[in-house]
Amino acid sequence: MAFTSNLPATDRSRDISQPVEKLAPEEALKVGSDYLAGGISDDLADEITGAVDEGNNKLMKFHGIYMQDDRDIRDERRHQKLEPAYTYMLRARMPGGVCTPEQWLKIDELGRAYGNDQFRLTTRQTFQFHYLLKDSLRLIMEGLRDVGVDSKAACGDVARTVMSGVNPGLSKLHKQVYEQAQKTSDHAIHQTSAFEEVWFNEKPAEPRGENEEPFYGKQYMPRKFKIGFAIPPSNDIDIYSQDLGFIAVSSRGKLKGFNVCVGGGMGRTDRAPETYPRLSDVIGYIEVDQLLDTVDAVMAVQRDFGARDVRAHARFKYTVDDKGVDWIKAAIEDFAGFGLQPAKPYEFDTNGDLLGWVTGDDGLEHCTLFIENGRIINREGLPLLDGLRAIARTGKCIFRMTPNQSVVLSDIAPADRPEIESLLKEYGIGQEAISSGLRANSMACVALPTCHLAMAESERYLPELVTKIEGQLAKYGLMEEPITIRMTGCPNGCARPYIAEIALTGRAPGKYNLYLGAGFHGQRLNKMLLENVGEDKILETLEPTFAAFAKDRQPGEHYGDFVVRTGVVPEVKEGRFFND
Ligand code: SRM
Ligand code: SF4
Repeated sequence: MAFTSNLPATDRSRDISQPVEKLAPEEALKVGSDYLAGGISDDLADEITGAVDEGNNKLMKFHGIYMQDDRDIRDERRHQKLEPAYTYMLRARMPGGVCTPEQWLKIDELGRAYGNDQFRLTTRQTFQFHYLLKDSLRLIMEGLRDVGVDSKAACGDVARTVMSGVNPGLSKLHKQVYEQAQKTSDHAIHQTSAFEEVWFNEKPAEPRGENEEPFYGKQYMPRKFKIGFAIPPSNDIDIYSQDLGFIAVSSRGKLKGFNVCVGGGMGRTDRAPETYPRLSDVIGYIEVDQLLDTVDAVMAVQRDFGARDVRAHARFKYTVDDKGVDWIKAAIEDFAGFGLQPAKPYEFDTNGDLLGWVTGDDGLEHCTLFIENGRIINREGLPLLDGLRAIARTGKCIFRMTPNQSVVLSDIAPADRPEIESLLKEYGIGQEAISSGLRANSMACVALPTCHLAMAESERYLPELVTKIEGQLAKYGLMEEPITIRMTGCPNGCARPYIAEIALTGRAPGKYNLYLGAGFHGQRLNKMLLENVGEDKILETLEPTFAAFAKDRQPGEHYGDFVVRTGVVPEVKEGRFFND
């Protein structure tokens, strides 16, 4: 299909030509923000309120910060006629989830000082602080800067933290791919000097002008844009959920290029069938040296053709469906100035983490720990915060945050392994925490009490529900069986629920939609079975599926495939979600 663009492919500084009044209000906000500075500094200086105004709150997302309020005490505060208990979430940018022990110690220190003695690992391989007060934000930014970490591009309408297959022990390609992910992150990040001005009071030498954002212009992307790199056979980063995904292709241990996937995304809204999760399409293959041009080209297509009038339609997945995959591919090739080659064969076998120790080809040791739902905190019997700090203090491993909210202690010299093992034992961290294959493959988003979009519990409830489901699995001899289960407090999909074999998305307190039947390695979306149901109904529905699975499964068959094959989930087509 011919690509017809009214834009010169080389003009990357152009602003979108439509008048901003016709666009979503966020577009005018971005244009009028002086490249994201807005009035954030004034709001930070205002001591009368713990809040910032709505526009500045939206702009602060581009700086990695969200204003929140503690929902557990929202009603009580309202009754007392007090303003909500405003706090802030700050998310850092950590391409590929790689964190040195020095950085870990700083994160630990800041979490103890300002973040309620905790921090949270996320589904995109980075960490967040919650419960921050407005007057601590600059201190945190400074603390992070001391160890070379920032929160640019962790949120907002830009290319977000770039993900990369996590475990160096699993593939010779890991280091090579990670380097490309890091390069991509540095390349795609926005440039504005507003970040340094707002947080470090560093005035730019020149007033911000037309060249401040050579790629993004004043309007940045229409919406968030997510990029990830997968290293087969592990699909730990859930490649098909990324706006732009790269699947590593190699020959004799050397990275040759990438299959390119476009148009993935999870978010949907209940009762809005025009919103839906979508798995990306593999559109071709590129050589390694074509990577950054391809990133530019794909992002330029979305920048210039993504919807800017209706925000709920602004993700790349909708542009891909509106224009058609062939048109999108031709547009990418036109911007890039080269054609994509046919995709190369590849195979995935899981989207989970391989827990426990592995030895890499280079003889280094790597240990993946299961961190239930990513919360790093001291709990009775499991002092995770203290234990991981003790390990970081040895300086003898790198911390790598996994796409499943866990952590790999990596690059450990064989002689240092006993010391790390003994610390894990001393603090009770490790495999003992994992009671079943279901728990090992479970993931829940943050939800209550900090997420203002949550309609139901998630992180605080999934562990308890898993224990109840384990009661059923034990009955049918399925405790060891790896089954993916993911829960979110709303349909936005932050734990990528629509590619879990069992998924629950929150509708109201104690009420969830139940989905079954996704592919074990994230290759097929699941299907909604029940809407707005409580725990009893969920357990009652699941039990017979486990009984049948134990009895009638084929050799090696995964639970998700079984429920589709046997008709528990009728009409699930390969790679498509068509519930609504
Ligand atoms: Fe998310 C919004 C938490 C990964 C789709 N997400 C939010 C906000 C910021 C709520 C808000 O807008 O006020 C949540 C903050 C809660 C809190 O208190 O911390 C939030 N999202 C998270 C995290 C922390 C979940 C977790 O438990 O780990 C993840 C942080 C990742 C990171 O480090 O960057 C997180 N969010 C995701 C993912 C998974 C992924 O990217 O691999 C998705 C689905 C993929 C996708 O984008 O399609 C995701 N989050 C959303 C959406 C729906 C977007 C859409 O296209 O409709 C929203 C709502 C929005 O943007 O308007 C959202
Ligand atoms: Fe919040 Fe919904 Fe994301 Fe969970 S899925 S963190 S409830 S936005």
